[in-house]
Amino acid sequence: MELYNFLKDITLQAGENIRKQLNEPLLIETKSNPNDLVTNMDKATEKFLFDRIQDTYPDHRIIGEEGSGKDIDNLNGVIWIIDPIDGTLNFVHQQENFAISIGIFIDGEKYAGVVYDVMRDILFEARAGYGAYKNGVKLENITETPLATSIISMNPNWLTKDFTRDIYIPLVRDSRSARSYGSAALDFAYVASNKINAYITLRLHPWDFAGGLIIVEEVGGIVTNQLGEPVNLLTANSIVVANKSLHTEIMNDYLSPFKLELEKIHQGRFSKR
Ligand code: 2AM
Ligand code: CA
Ligand code: CA
Ligand code: CA
Repeated sequence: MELYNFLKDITLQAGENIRKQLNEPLLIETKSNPNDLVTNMDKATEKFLFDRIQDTYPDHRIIGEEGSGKDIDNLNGVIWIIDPIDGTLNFVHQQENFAISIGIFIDGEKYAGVVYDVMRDILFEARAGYGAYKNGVKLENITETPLATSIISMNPNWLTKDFTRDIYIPLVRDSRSARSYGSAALDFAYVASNKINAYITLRLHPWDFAGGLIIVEEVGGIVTNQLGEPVNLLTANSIVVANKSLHTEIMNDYLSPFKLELEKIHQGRFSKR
């Protein structure tokens, strides 16, 4: 419980730091490609969280998007999995629609997760086994929905690529409508709070979903990769997160028919973070 309150405290403090510095000049660099950005704020937020955790819990280990724990290759002990700013493109272009995402796992078991919508000051939080909350209000179990009346979230880029177009177009076509928010952590939080019914993506890193996974599973959400397997916290993964019946419908009727194609896409692709 002390650890849980500490998690929430430092998340809110990190968010406040970001809000206070929003009008300071940003230093923007590119990573793997010209659209893959990182700012001084991503790095400073990860450092702030890292330093606070190390000061208070020196034996805890930390994996973060911006370089922390690169060499960690097992889940022994207490592990924090941190995305200091999820939705960096939104942060840079919109100054909103980004989140701080943190999941804590103990010997590989879920302990607690937060997804903090910094600009709206909305904290999604969950301690495994104790339910999920949005700004202190307990979230109901999510409703079961057929695809035909579901809003699904997906990055439209997957519909433009030759190797994935045929897999995902039927999903979008048969849904009620599709959305794209640009923050995987918020997508998980939106499934958990019943704003959308599923989120499907082909490539996430553990820090994108570690917090959201714990939150959404507390309200009955199902999270697997697109082959229907459990996700791996130490590697990149494909993702399907949805209410239980919709998850079954998406797997059985839309993804399993492309099992061979999806297996080919998965081969080798997700062996690293
Ligand atoms: P980020 O902003 O922390 O990088 C946007 O569609 C979502 O995908 C965000 O959660 C974003 O996280 C993540 N993302 C951005 N670039 C990515 C990449 N090259 N590989 C995987 N996920 C990425
Ligand atoms: Ca990034
Ligand atoms: Ca991210
Ligand atoms: Ca990030």
